[in-house]
This record gives sequence, C-alpha cells and structure tokens, in this order.
Amino acid sequence: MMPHVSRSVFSPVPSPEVRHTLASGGAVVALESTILAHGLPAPQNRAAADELEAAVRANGAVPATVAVLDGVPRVGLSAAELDRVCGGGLDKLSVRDLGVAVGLGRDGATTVAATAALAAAAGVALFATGGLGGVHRGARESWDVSADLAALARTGVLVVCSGVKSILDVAATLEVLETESVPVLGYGTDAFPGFYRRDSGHPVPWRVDSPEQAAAVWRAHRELSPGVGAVLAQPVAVGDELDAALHDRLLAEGLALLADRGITGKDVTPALLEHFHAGSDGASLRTNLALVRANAELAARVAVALT
Ligand code: PSU
Ligand code: MN
Repeated sequence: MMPHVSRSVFSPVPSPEVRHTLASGGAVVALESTILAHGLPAPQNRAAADELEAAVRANGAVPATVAVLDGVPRVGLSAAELDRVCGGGLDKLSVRDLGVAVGLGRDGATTVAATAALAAAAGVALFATGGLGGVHRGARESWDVSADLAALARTGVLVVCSGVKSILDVAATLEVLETESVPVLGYGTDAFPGFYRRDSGHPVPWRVDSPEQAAAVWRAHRELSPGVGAVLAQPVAVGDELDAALHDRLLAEGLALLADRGITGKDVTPALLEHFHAGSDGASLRTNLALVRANAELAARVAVALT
C-alpha cells in the first residue's frame, strides 16, 4: 500500500510490478482466484497458481492474480499472498460481495465477475480463466444465472476462457450474452467450447485465428462499445479433452447430487467441480489445468499484441 497516495477504500491496489508495467504501457493479464480457492483442490491449486503466472510470463506479459486480502482488493499477488489464497477458508466473492468483504476486512477469492470489476478498475483489460459462469439448468425455476454474465455486460474486459461447462444451460447462456451485447469469439474454432469437451454442441457467432486478430477485434470493440466486455473462447487441446462417456456420467451424477443435497446459490459450482475431480480419478483435474494454462498463454499473447 502507498500511504502517500490518497485512494478510496474501494480502488484496487496493484502490486508494484503491475503498477510499473501499466505505467509504461506493458502487457498485463489478470488471473481469477476463485478457480484457485474453490475450483481446484489443494495442494494442486498452489502449483496451478505458479504455473498460470509462469505461463503468462513465458508469453511476454505480467500476471496479476486478483483477490481481496484483509479487506483490500489486490491486483497482483506475492508468493505469500498466493499461499493465503490457496490455503483454504476464503469466501467466494462475486461483485455484490466486494463491498461486504472490504467493509468487514475479510479475505476472499474473486469470481470472473468480481475479477473483471477489479481488474478493469486497475486498468487491466484482459484476463484468463477456465470457465465462465452462466445460466444454470433449471434456471426457469431456480433463477440461478451467474452474475458473471451481467458483469461482462458492464465491464470493459476481454475474458479468455474455454467456454462454459456442460453443467450449465449452454444455449441459454449464449442467448443472454447476445442479449447483453457481449461478443463471443471462438479461437481457432467454429464451435463454442464446452470446457472439458472441445465442442458444446453450439456454434460461436464469430471466429478468430490469431492473437493479432483477437487484439484487433478487442481494440475495435472497446472503441465502439466502451465499458462492455467480450469473450474469447479457446477449446481445450485435443489430447487434453475429457473422455465423452466419463464426462456424461459425471455430469448426470453431479446434477443428481445437487438435487439430493439441496445445494443452491454460490455453492452449486464448487460442489459440481469437486464431484468431477473426485469422480474422475484426476482426469478432470488434468483437463482443467491444461485448459487454464492454455488460456493464460493465449491471454498473454493477445495482451502483447495490444501493446
Ligand atoms: N467455471 C469453472 N470453474 C470455476 C468457475 C466457473 O469451470 O472455478 C467459478 C468462476 O469463478 C466463476 C464462478 O466466476 O465459478 C461462477 O460461480 P456462480 O455460478 O456461483 O456465479
Ligand atoms: Mn449462481
């Protein structure tokens, strides 16, 4: 923290490296922390945190993992701070929880929605994650629609992800993104990726085939629709895809488990992820890690193309 600079309690604090890189016009990629704290099991989550940051650096950009620690929103974490994020006990913070966490001095990991809000406020317009939240199956009754979608509609960040999980209603999620005027680009694909699987069964409206094309689209979109996000969706590599039959079994079991245990709200996504990891003997974890790493690499290449 810089005591000589006055700032509102709500403005995120960039790490010194992130601050210097932004000031000199360098490439910065934000990374989400809910995936570390609530999406991946320990101890693989701590190794993943380092791997993702290394993947960003290897492609010429500076990583900035986002989280709230002691009530301070941070963009760019030290190794000790990453230890805390991966050490358990953090709250899961969406955008509506940020004020609460700051006001109560809490530690929390940020979802796609909250990461986007804090990254954009710090001047970082690009971030990488695994999967986007979306419209849940049965949302007609449960009203469970991730705040990620509304956040993208009003936050000027490009999110590099592998689409959304088939645990969601993929068609409805794509419809909401269309309604909210958030462009969706397939990276080297005409199919919207389904996270563990390369093809969700739904087409993408647009396709780009290089970081330079993605950067050109993002630059133009920002000018024409300032303050509106965009999605760059990259499928997991062919060799890292989860077996289709295993995937379908885990999905059916996971959905039944939610109903059995009456799991709702922000616990739905972590409970399903845990079921996939526990039920696939590590296969879903390998897929998950491979696709997030690839997204961190691609985000860095787009960030460099933007400088
Ligand atoms: N999808 C994944 N892995 C994740 C998440 C989504 O494949 O870890 C996390 C992200 O942080 C996302 C959040 O923003 O779940 C969405 O949660 P909810 O559905 O409660 O909005
Ligand atoms: Mn939800």
